[in-house]
Amino acid sequence: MERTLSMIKPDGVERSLAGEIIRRFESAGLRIVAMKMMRMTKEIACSFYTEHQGKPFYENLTDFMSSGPIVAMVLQGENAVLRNRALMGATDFREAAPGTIRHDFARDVTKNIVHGSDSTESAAREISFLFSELEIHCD
Ligand code: DAT
Ligand code: MG
Repeated sequence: MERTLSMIKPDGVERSLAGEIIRRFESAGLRIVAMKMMRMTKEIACSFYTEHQGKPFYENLTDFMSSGPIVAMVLQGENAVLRNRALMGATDFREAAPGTIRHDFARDVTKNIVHGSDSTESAAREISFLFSELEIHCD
């Protein structure tokens, strides 16, 4: 069964949207097989988003991601990567379809409420970056 990494970003936690976002995942049939609240250091955020190093938004993004606690989750289900991306909506909230998390809640391109892995390869890297095998609970 496919797995993907989801994070409720610091703005989502700060705005008390965790419950609503988790409800959407569960309602869509994505199972939570790991979950924890944590705060990334700047260094951890830079390493997590290393693919974006050098881009104009990298500093702002990694400052933001280390600015407060996040909720990290491993979601499991058929096509979990793509289904999570569909629930999230486009990176830019202005292009996100109505009913998606980013359309409904984001008001800023960087502070866009949620993260989701963009491929099964990214998912494998990101899950092992944030979780140990002992923290992942298979059905
Ligand atoms: P996604 O989070 O949809 O996978 P991404 O991997 O391209 O998007 O970028 C990571 C994050 O960086 C994204 O969630 C918000 C921020 N970001 C991306 N493009 C941006 C831009 N043009 N301006 C400001 N922030 C941006
Ligand atoms: Mg991405």
